[in-house]
Amino acid sequence: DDGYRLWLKYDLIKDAARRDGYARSAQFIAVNASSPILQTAASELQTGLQGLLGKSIPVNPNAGSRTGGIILSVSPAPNADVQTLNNEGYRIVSRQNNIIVTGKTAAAVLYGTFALLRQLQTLQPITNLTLTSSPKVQYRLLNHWDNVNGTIERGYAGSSLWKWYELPERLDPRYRDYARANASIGINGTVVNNVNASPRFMTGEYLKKVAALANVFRPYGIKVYLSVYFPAPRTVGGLKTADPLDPQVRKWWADKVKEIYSVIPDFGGFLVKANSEGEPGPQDYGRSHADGANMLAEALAPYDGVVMWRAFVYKADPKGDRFKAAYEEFKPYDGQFNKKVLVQVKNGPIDFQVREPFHPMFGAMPQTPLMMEFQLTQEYLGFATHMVYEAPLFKETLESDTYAKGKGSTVAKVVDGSLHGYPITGMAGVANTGSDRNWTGHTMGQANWYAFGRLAWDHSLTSEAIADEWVKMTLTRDPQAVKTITGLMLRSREIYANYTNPLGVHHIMGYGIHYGPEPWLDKAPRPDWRHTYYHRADSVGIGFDRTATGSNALSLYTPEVQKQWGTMEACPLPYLLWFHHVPWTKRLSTGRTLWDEFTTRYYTGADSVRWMQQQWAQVKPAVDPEIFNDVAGRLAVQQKEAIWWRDACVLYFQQFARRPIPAPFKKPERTLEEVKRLVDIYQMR
Ligand code: BDP
Repeated sequence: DDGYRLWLKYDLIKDAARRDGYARSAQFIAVNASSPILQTAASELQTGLQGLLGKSIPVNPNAGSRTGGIILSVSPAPNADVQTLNNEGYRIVSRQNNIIVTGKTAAAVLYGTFALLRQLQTLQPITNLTLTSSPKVQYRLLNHWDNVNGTIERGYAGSSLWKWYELPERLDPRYRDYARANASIGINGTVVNNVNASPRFMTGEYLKKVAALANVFRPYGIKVYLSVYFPAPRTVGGLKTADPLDPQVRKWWADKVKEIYSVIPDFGGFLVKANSEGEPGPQDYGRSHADGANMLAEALAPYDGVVMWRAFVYKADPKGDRFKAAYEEFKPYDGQFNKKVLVQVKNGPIDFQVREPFHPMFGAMPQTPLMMEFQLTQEYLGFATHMVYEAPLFKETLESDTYAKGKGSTVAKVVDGSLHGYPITGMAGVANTGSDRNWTGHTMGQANWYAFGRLAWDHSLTSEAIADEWVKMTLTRDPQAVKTITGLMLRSREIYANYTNPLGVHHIMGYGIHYGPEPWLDKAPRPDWRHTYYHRADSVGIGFDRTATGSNALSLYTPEVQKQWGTMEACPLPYLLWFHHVPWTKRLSTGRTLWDEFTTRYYTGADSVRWMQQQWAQVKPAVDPEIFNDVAGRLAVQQKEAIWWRDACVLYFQQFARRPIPAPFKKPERTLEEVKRLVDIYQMR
């Protein structure tokens, strides 16, 4: 098994009795396939049942008087089945000895169909069913940081899936498989190009290519979106300016949008990175983020599309704290964005670190729909080499309480719109897919794509339930092996945090490449690209004081949150060094001093990778050999690199702490200088 089929494997269910039981409820599929999306639902169901039950199930236009089958039907009229559902929500009910999959739209029925298949894939009953589910957010998108030349910014699974040079004439069959996988987890949109956008995507030639992809994705309920290069009116349009308030510029965008819709009638909209990390934007013309976003929103006004304007901005300010930058730039514009604009905010204030406190904008922008941006690709989480199951990270942010409207004002409620009554809602995941045969490089990375889709649909699902589903659908249905693998997945992110960034230390990874340790980095073009800026280690202690005695970034949060993180004593250990400069000698709640706790975590974290290897070894009989070996090989690399991280960090920070490695741990066998050289090798410096 090369992993290509992801969680849509549909291997024959081995237990014949169970198979027969399912087959009795799936003797036919009835569908009035009036729309391409319904046709997709029927054919996916047929394919799935063929594999799982080993039988070809006939598809008919209607059930007639037959029973014992599955009926896929759209019920646009208000009736008891669909009235509590939103447009994409589904209901699966057993009635008169048939299973009815219904919803208000064809897309809803498609999602219900995949949910029904999931029941079989995870060996759940399908008799006496009542399954009802509506997505909690509307725009559930992947963001591809894919470039025109086929490279992927921060991609670790090969090159881009999109073969621009072949499009629109040749359609790689993989485009359809991509759409199937996404539809099966409820993803309904994809931004196909990098946020550091090429202006080419605004040319007629490229729009035709994008339209060809949109045609493949459409029957799966997936819309295409584009990242925008803000000065396109100049570079592509030949205008003298890209000033968003210039009438000619506005007209250019209005015409461009019209052109886009003429080739992609269901185009989703724009994603914009502007005035961020060197990307141009409205501020180049003395205008604001709101001016820029609103101009694009107005161009989209006659159509369905939306603007997703990213809040990932931070200026080089030697005295400032990057933590506060986005909040300070965006908060004053709350209420000033056009109603078609969503502001897309990363989960934390810095940049997809192993652990971040939730972004202070969540809860602080009641009049601006904020959408979540998570990163699936493991830029700071060990690329496609280290096993890190990200659902616990996503959940940690979503379940954080902003206290914006008192206790229970979670980030999830901000994002799903229920807290502030946002009229539009969304969640984006920066994709971890690429041309590698198994899509994500590390087979276990597939679980992060899967978990993102499931959580964008329903953020109340637990990390454990999602892991359990994914393992059963992807790796094995052997109960003991499922337990072992999910246990391993659930601990993996904490283990990674321990041997790389324990206690809330952050941004100490290899410069540029963002791989491996480089806490000693003290030279970079900008102060906030230096790692000493973040960890601030000195002879007294380590950590970034973000309380009133320091940068006071903590003041951006509500008083309740400030209280929770505000003192060294109260602050939970995972966030400690995010907010405090803690003396090496400070005794923590664990009974150890900071230095001892910090080093203990590096050692136990690295040791835990051995435990991961042992756990994985146990599931060998239950997992396909190709997948087993692939994961085992990556775990071996991870084990070696966990020790690299450990040695680099304890030796480097020991220079400041001037304390011994606590017993029973042994001091590293190599010197700091030796470890430092490893980074250069990885970076090919
Ligand atoms: C950082 C990445 C960089 C991206 C940037 C972004 O290192 O490659 O362009 O985020 O989100 O994490 O725009």
